[in-house]
Amino acid sequence: FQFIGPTPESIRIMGDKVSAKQAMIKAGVPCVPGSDGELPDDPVQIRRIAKAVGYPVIIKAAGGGGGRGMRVVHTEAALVNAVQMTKAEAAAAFGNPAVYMEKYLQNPRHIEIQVLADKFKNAVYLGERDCSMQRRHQKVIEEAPAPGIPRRLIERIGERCVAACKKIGYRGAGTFEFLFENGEFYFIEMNTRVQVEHPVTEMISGVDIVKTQIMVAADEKLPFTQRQIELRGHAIECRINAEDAYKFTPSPGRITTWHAPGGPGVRVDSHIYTNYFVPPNYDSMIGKLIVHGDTREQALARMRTALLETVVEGINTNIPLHKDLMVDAKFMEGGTNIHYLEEWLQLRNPKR
Ligand code: MV4
Repeated sequence: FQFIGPTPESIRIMGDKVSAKQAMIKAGVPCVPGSDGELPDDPVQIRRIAKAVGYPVIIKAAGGGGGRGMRVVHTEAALVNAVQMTKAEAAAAFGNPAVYMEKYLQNPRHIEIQVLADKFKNAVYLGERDCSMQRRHQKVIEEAPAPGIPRRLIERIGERCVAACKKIGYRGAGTFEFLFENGEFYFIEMNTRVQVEHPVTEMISGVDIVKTQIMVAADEKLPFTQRQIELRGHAIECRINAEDAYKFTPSPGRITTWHAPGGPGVRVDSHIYTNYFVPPNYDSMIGKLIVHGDTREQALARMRTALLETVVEGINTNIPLHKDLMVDAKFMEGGTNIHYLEEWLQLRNPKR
């Protein structure tokens, strides 16, 4: 069995958020200001570091990720207890009590850079994705490019990511996750895998990310250089989940009708079919609807039509939520932050 993915060494470095961050600082990738590595146990030193960083701060588990093992701290009075609690939880959940501290960014966007690298130290970036539309650390909509971010900023950060790949000897597909606030990128973590949202990058770049990952894992050379990468148009992905659109309760069961949308610029990634049974004990995602257009407006229009064409009967899905978001004025404007969806849901239904 040939493992298709990054080297075990890359996975190990990036799996620990403290060592990932230190590797990125060394490679010249901008990071959120914070503790220099793991936090010490001494309360006096913890308070000194927080004072230097400035409140609010966030305490994060080195072994965490995806929103687990984090605590925001607004005052010195709450600090030391919060660090101790996060350490205890981290030890129990990840088998590693190490935590670190960062300045807490209050209203960032979640922007990530897709990279591909081979074992000959060739690496390219395929632009960015905006994954800010999320609820409880589950992404709901992703798009590329990120609305409103100047290309020169993307090129600058993309080149830093490529340099970092070369520096650490990274091989495979990878994603550098950033928070973006007030025109600045801050690295938070790296994903050493092909992600759910990779199709939006495939649609604007024409690159088959899965195929290329397999090629580089088989010791082949990357089949293109950075200069050959051209990004064109705009792509949007809606994750289709088997759940109530507004209550988010899972909706397993038999799909009695499935009709997929089609037409120019429409891609459906799914394993479902009429009479497919959505099992109750797994992730609720049953498919992804991805559209491409020359402009973001055309992509939005194609997504609206594709959502109207889609038929799923027998279970509930979040398609009604997507239909509402595709005509939401702020989403249509572009550039909403990581809190937008939860605030929007709160406004629609203040009781929950
Ligand atoms: C942060 C942050 C604000 N400031 N770090 C959440 C998951 C993990 N990958 C990192 N996360 C965050 N780190 C600092 N210094 C806010 C979050 C965050 C978040 C990040 C990306 C996407 C959704 C999020 C939802 C809540 C909090």
